[in-house]
Amino acid sequence: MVFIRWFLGKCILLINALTLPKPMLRIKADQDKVDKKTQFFTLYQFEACPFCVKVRRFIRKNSLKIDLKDAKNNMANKSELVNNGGKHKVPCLKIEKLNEKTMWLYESDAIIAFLAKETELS
Ligand SMILES: N[C@@H](CCC(=O)N[C@@H](CS)C(=O)NCC(=O)O)C(=O)O
Repeated sequence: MVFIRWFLGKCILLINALTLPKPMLRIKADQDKVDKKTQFFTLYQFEACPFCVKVRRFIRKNSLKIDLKDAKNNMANKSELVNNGGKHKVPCLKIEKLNEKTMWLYESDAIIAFLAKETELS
């Protein structure tokens, strides 16, 4: 079972590496605006988790700058996630905003929907 999980994880990483989406290009002023919106976002994730790969691909495709934290091997990151987010489940987006309570958003689809809305430039 451990081997099958390890093998599937490697397959996911290989397929991901071979099919990486091309990052979108924005004019500098727009990229600066987007960077400002994401500057206090952090994604807690596992390298080979398919749901995390899905979110990381969205981040890459949309040229978002978001810190990634490994919550599998790094015990400090894992504790931060469990103690503040409430569960050891990834992906989880930590959302810090000025003068607002920090939010911990679980579920890959919810994270992608949130990031799409948050970084939309009108
Ligand atoms: N429906 C969730 C599924 C997330 C999920 O199952 N994540 C797994 C890793 S792939 C997890 O965190 N498992 C907990 C653990 O391994 O401790 C999503 O789309 O984000």
